[in-house]
Amino acid sequence: MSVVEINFDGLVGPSHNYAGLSLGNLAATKNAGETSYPRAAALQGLAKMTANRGLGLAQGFLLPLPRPNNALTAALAVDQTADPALLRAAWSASSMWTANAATVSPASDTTDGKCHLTAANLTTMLHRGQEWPDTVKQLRIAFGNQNHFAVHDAVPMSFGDEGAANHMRFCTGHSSAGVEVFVYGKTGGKFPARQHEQASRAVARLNQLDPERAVFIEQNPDAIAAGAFHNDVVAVANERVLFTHGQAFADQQSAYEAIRAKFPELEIVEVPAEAVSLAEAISTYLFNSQLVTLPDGGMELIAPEEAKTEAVLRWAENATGGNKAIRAIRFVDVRQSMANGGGPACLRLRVVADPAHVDPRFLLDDAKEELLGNVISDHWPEEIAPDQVGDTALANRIIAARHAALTALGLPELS
Ligand code: SUG
Repeated sequence: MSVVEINFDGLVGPSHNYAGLSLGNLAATKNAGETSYPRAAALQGLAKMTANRGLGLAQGFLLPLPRPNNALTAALAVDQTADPALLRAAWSASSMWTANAATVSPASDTTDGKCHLTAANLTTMLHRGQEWPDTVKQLRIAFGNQNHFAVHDAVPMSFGDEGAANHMRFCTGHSSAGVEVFVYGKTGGKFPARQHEQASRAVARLNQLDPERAVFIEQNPDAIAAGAFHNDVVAVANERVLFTHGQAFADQQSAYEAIRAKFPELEIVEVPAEAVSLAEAISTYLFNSQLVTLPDGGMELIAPEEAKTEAVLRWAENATGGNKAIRAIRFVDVRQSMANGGGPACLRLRVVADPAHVDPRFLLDDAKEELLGNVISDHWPEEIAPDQVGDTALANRIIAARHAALTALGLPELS
């Protein structure tokens, strides 16, 4: 048995567009109404997966959900008089950000020794709240081996849950028992707090975590107000390392103590506001990087190109290197996703498991890399201008593109 961390990236869907649907997500708001490039977006995402595979990391993927979602427009009786945002929601390709698909607790952390996945209800935003039933359907196929996985429906809509984006796991090695940290927000600020404490607590129970090995921490309300709509915009964990901005949590020192009390091996790499301001952390998405352990045991940061700023590079010069917790930073181009507020870490769901127990159709290999590249190049629309959302011919093209991918991968169950 070889239990490893597998990153399941969301394949960027053919309806990818900039609709400005996420209040509190500054990049998405700023780019509302821009022309999008779905083909380039999906190829950028695939190139990231390919590069990570090249580093020796296990790589999986999840397929785009069916769009446009005609059931949603019907349920809302969307017609010419309706707010255009409702139609745009039904066209959203937001399921690409699989860090919001579910919260995952590996087998070594759970009472029944199975890897548990609880789908996120994403209820705060209409375009995201429509995702979870189709996400669950897909997770139940990819992780259908019930000897090893348990997939739960989302928690009731009263409590917003945004999945792994507000969840961090600490461990000495991926396959050993971990301490899981849930970060929630409190309502009442300038922007919505999308993760409710009661949702986090329910997910921890559903995932059968030992209460002694779960920690609940409040996100800094100032970070949410500054545009950190998910905790993974200001902090990321890997094994024993917490890479965080100095203003990520409501009470930074108490947060460190609470984690350390249950995970004494904790190593904190804090970027102070004096080195990189909260505003720059959010505009660069430095913390929305993938912090990964390479096969030789070294840890590296897969960061977005946008993080290559003077302040970040100055900080990195002293704080990263061969003898440091983070050995190096690699920059990747995921600009199309970034323009909607989704960095390298948003695009992936981490699952610690034996790849042999996962449905192989969701695992990337050379053949599927080529196949996906071809399907995207042949079928994904090159661009979508804002006034094309709602166009019948484009809708048909988007539906056909997704079907081409499902056919090529042999996944008729998702049709
Ligand atoms: O939920 N953007 C996504 C970005 C999700 C990022 N995920 C993590 N941080 N893990 C969101 O705000 C914008 C879509 C639009 O406006 O067209 C959007 O949904």
